[in-house]
Amino acid sequence: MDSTGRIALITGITGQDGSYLAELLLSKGYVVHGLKRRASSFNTTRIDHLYRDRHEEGGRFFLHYGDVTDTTALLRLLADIQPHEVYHLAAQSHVAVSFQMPEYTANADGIGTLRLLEAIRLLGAGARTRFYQASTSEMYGDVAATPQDEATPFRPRSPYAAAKLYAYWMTVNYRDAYGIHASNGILFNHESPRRGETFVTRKITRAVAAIHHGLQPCLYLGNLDAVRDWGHARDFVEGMWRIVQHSVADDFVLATGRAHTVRQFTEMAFACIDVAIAWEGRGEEEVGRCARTGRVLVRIDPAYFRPTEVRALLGDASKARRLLGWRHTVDLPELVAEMVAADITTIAAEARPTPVPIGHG
Ligand code: NDP
Ligand code: GDR
Repeated sequence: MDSTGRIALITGITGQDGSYLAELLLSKGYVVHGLKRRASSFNTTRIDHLYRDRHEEGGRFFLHYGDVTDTTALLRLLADIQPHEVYHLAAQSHVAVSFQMPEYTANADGIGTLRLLEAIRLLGAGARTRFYQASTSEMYGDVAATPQDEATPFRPRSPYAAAKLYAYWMTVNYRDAYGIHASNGILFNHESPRRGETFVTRKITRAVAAIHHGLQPCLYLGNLDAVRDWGHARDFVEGMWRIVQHSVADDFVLATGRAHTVRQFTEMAFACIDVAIAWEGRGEEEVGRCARTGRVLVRIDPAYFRPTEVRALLGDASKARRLLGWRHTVDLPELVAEMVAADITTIAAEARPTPVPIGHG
């Protein structure tokens, strides 16, 4: 399909997925508008390479201030832009943080979706504008059976997951009630060198890079036994686009179908700097040592355990494979290697006044 000149609005454009999706849509000829929120410092590092001076001719990338908790700003933006496609990615996306900010998370992640859907309806844009909701595997919570697919019941285990479940059902409801082409992508964890630094994968790859450079003594983690289905964000934004292009609005799981523990991810990341980890002890006393030198490189900090945990997520993306022709292209070892390599470069470049190498005072 020729997408040249089609207009897309991406909320959450400054985030991991928003940045990859903006690149993808621009490469397909779209005019891309992004919603960014006002911050006291720059929050556009992931998309700065896409920005062109507004005075240059032929720009197809535009940023607008707004917030998904601000109804009138959203209404005005949708009325001005008249997008063909809205990719709603903006959210307070950290599960652990949602236990500390449950009300804000409900407002941004739950009601935020309602605000956008209602704006599309109120503006009479339902026939023109397709809507994508960034739903999540977290909605499954602690279901006993894996893999999870579109028919698996939801049982959210965090304020984040409960807010996202509300948004999921509002998306289904606006599709059924008003005929809006509104779809849910139920995405399992996806990562990249652009992943936020407090999600476990990036936290690990940054720590491994810092340890490699002698800038950090050890890495503190929470639940090493959590199981996740980790893919590459670039693959997953391709899936988002395919979901929106599908003739019928529907709900799709995107996942790799492969499960690993946080412990395994940690081992794979250290292996990238030729360190084998030997685990010893149990529970909060467990440590991960360098098998060669015996130095402790991983410790447990109970602060990183959540009040309720989702133990195992593993997705079955057969429906997306069958109807959208989507499948992941990057497996976990490749993803981990890419992330560690990127962090080794980034951390080396980060200004550190007087780094003290480990073991030198
Ligand atoms: P990020 O945390 O990297 O990005 C979130 C984006 O939302 C940022 O651009 C952030 O802006 C923006 N945002 C947060 N709050 C608001 C607000 N009140 N108003 C406007 N913008 C806001 O998330 P990801 O890119 O990883 O994920 C994208 C979406 O997909 C999220 O909705 C997430 O919940 C969901 N999801 C993610 C998965 C994953 O594994 N990555 C899996 C399944 C779903 P700022 O830069 O200013 O903070
Ligand atoms: P998740 O991602 O909660 O799955 O949500 P995160 O990387 O935060 O946690 C994954 C698992 O690792 C365990 N864990 C730790 N997590 C963090 N952040 N820090 C630690 O130190 C640590 N130690 C162990 C967690 O307990 C958890 O089990 C992500 C987000 O992108 C959501 O927005 C998205 O919806 C889901 O993925 C699918």
